[in-house]
Amino acid sequence: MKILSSRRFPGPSWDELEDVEYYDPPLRATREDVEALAVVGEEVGAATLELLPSLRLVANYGVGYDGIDLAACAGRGVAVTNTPGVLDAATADLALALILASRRRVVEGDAFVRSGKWGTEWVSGALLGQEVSGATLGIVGLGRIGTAVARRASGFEMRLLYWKRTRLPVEDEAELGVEFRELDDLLRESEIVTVHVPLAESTEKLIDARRIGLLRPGACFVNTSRGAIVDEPALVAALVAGRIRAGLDVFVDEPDVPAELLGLPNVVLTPHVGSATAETREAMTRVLVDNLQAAAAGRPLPNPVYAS
Ligand code: 8YV
Repeated sequence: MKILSSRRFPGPSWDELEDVEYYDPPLRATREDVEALAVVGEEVGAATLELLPSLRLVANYGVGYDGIDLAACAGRGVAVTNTPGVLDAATADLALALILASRRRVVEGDAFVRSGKWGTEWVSGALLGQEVSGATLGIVGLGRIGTAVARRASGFEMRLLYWKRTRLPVEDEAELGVEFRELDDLLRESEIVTVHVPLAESTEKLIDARRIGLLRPGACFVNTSRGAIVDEPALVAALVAGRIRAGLDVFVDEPDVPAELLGLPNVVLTPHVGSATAETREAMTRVLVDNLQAAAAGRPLPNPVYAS
């Protein structure tokens, strides 16, 4: 099976594939021979599919597949797979890192030490932060990653609220120690909000300007999912006004970050690194390769995704 890949993926399992050719997206010329496409974040729509008449599989490196037009793929009988599960821990860890960094002003503290401004033996007003332990955390989306965040946050004795399209059975809520809230109520009640929903038509700007307005003054907003889930200009305005704090790993138009954010002390910025540990990235390659090998052998795909 001829595989066209936008890059070499990390880890030894990638070398198990026999017939890989690399390309520089976007694809411009017709390739009659290509049966599988391996991508990471690249857009795959009707125009790309048109150039690949023999395509059977689009294998996405990542759990989120919002760049792939699932309906166009389905219309041509092209399967789509992703790499769920293996990146839950790393992404949840980063959400906690952003919560801690933002509430405890870690990045500002680092800059303070480096600047040589640490003039007295103890720091008072300027770098006082907000508690993480015991705070109320609102988790928007309680799938695999949201659940991994809840388990970590209970170690900080946080009060855990969640919103999900379909509420969990009460026994699962009790086991995880989470309380359901409607989304607006969660935003009003939480001191920290962390977002873990996939980007789809139904979740684009889920956190719109009105909902950003519901956040408590001083609340901390963390996003490690997709930038487009939030009304980014409204979020930027709330940060510029100093009304809230944030930890942001994702943006609407990556790698462009709204310029207003760059000088703000109340936002911690990371470059979409939720899954970026050596171990997790290798594990993602393993899952990607498993799906490509299954397609090559005509076996059922381990991680198919479908249009909802
Ligand atoms: C990145 C992610 O896509 O899995 C996802 O949906 O956002 C990340 O894992 C991937 O790591 C490539 O940057």
